[in-house]
Amino acid sequence: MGYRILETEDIPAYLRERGHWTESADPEVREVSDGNMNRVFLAASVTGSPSLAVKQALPWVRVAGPSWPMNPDRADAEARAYDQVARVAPDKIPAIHGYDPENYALVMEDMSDLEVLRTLLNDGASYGPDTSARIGELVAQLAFATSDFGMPSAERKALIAASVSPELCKITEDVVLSEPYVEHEHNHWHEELDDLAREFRADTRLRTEVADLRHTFMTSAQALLHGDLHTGSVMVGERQGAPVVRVFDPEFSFVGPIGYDLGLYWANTLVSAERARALGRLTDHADQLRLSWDAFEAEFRRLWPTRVDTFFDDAFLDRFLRRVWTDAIGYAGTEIVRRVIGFAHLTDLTTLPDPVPASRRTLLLGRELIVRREELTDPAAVRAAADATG
Ligand code: SR1
Ligand code: MG
Repeated sequence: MGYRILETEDIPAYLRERGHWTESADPEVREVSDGNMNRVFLAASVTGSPSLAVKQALPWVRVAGPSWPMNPDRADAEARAYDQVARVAPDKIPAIHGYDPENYALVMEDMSDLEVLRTLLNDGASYGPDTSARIGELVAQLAFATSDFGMPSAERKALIAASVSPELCKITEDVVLSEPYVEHEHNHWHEELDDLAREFRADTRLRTEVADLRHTFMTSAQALLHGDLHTGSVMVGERQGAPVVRVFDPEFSFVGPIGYDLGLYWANTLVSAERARALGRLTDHADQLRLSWDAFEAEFRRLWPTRVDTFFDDAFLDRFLRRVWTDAIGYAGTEIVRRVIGFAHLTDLTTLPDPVPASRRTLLLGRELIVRREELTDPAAVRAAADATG
């Protein structure tokens, strides 16, 4: 790959070249890479002007190294997604200062005054009243604007074509939507979960339901998605006394089923609830699915009268939202399962003193959500399923 892989010491000159740094003193730079895929640097001013974050896509999966090559043009997908979200929900993403497509690098607002939601929750915090509602609203705003309800048909076809992201979609089709249900070298799990991992691989009903969700993921071009909306892709905090929620890392973005974004978020809230339950500090965790769904539905319905194609009538809206709900429940199940027996596990569970009981409960809930998604028709039913699991 003929591009420049940035190291910590390159960042001051890089920011100057790109016109992002004009102070005479160089910034202090540190690498804060945390996710599975990319590198992130923070450049802090010694004189107090705003700091910047530089995120660069490597030509491989960061945590795996060169043995797992990955096209860095995923950064293009991320830049495109930020562009779309900025049109409808600029207050819910970081400010983007520029994208350098030659080096697959984004320069954006430094959000280190905020905290990653997963980190806060793992440390014992509650969600608070706003976070999940803002997430539900964001999903509705992005989904509506980039669906056939928010965009004329021809413009939508162009968006779908521009947003095709085969390699990143393939990661999801593999690590989320198939590998955990077959033997695969990526899979791993706690040895005391051997029986469940084996059971899941042998469960033909489960396999067919996951195949159904996988096919929907591959074919249902409903709207532009974030594509990886877990609690590690959300930062929260307070600025000027007001709560702030920022969603970041939309590199898995593509035009797909809206329920995938909701389902990913829900799965992560449900896992956070299992962690809190295991530690005896369950507070508002189990409410988050309802809060985000209610906000999603309310915002989608609020936008509905502005739809560009009124052949889609109100009765269709009810049917459409019902399908989004059911898909989301199924995808929540697949996200849970892959986070326990697939490639990328969650610190919510792995850092528990004894991860086994909560992991078992979580896995069983994941299966329930997948196979019973048509029966679980509202948040109360999901909550009852979560309480009954184990
Ligand atoms: C190889 S990537 C594994 C996971 O990391 C990303 O954050 C996505 O969740 C992906 O599925
Ligand atoms: Mg990420």
